[in-house]
Amino acid sequence: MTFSKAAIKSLQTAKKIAVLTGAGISAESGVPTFRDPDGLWAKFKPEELANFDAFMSNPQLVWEWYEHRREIVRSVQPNAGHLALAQLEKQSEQFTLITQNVDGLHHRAGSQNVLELHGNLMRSYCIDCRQRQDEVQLSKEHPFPLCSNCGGKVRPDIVWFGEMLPLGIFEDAENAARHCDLFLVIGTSAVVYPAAALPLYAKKSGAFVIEINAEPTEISHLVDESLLGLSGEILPLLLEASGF
Ligand code: BV8
Ligand code: ZN
Repeated sequence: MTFSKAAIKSLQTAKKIAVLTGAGISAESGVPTFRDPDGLWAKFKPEELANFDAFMSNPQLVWEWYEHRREIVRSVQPNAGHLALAQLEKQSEQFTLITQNVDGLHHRAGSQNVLELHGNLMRSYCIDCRQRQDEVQLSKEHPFPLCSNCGGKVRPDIVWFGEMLPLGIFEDAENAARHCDLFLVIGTSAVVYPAAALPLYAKKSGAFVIEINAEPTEISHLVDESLLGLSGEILPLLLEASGF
């Protein structure tokens, strides 16, 4: 795969790099995406599983779905795309990794400055006292977890549709997007807001924006460079071509 001089130059000269990732970067690790033909939304209805009302009306079903996804994530490893971003961070002056993913694979790959916009599958909290309750054990007797502090219902620490993103996290992400000179957007269909606005903020603030995705997306028309293919293959090649 060859890269344009402009893309290579942007990697070589960038002082501040911001990256937005979506489910596509974890696909090669074996984590299902959402909107691909074999993705989660092809098998499950988000309105039945990924929102607060669904949780309150059937916490057992919602927990079974999230436990299924937790088991997948426990069984997989970060892939070459995650590792390439961790390497890039080590060799960059200022680097912010903004992820929509909830699988924790960027942390496991060694990335340090990670902003999790939509939460994390391995974290949970009580809806009444809001205390963290990460040791969730599901069993026949306890089909969904109750808070050890107050007995309230415990939910996954995931941002559902219609819910605010974690306080301060999106503000930090927006700040990074508006002040970077290189913005990479990787493995996202760019349809979920406010995350999908970040590449536009970067572009409007003068950053060079490179998209790496298996197929064209809603934002392909606005980026400076759209690299079509698998992030686990393209990212290591792009870093190598740029001398990292
Ligand atoms: C909020 C949780 C504000 C479940 C998720 C109308 C218009 C615009 C916006 C809205 C609207 N109506 C409502 C909204 C807001 C809504 C929204 O954006 N809806 C969209 C869908 C229309 N957003 C919200 O509700 C957000 N909250 O706005 O609150 C507010 C204000 C006031 C008061 C209250 C609230 C909350 C967002 C919800 C985030 N949670 N799901 C769960 O995860 O369990 S969204 C879900 O989609 C995931 O979290 C995921 O992170 C997100 C984005 O998906 P992607 O990561 O992009 O994955 P996808 O499968 O779509 O794409 C993968 C891509 O990778 C594909 O393009 C594929 O080609 C590519 N790919 C595949 N393999 C590879 C690859 N690329 C490279 N290499 C590969 N190997
Ligand atoms: Zn509680």
